[in-house]
Amino acid sequence: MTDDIWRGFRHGCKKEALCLLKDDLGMDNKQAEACYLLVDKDGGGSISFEEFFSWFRDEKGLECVNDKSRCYYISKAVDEFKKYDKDGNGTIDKDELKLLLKAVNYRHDSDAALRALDTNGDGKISFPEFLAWLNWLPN
Ligand SMILES: [Ca+2]
Ligand SMILES: [Ca+2]
Repeated sequence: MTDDIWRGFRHGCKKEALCLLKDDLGMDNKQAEACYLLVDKDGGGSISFEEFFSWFRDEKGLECVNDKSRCYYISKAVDEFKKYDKDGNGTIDKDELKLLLKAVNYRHDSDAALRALDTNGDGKISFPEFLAWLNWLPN
């Protein structure tokens, strides 16, 4: 990892972050997208240089997309997540969650499900929260 990789990276620019992951780290679209969703922990759709950098330094992040079997599951999870994130804003809100629950034949209270999945309590489900729920979160 060299400083060159970070040149031109501006706060919150998703397109640039994805390009950087693909061009400089040789990831495919799906991997880059999974990375982005993992780094963007609160699902706000923007990540800072610091968030990005600390995630890479931690190395777990890279391991999880480099490992082929994990990568497969994470790609699947990205597909699922995007399927239910109807408005494409990077989080699954309560209405979107209802669709998901319906699809998996969950018949209980959607409020309770939201509370269970929404571990940081912001009322939305981010991709890492979704992964944790699937029990696919790399650790
Ligand atoms: Ca959404
Ligand atoms: Ca949340």
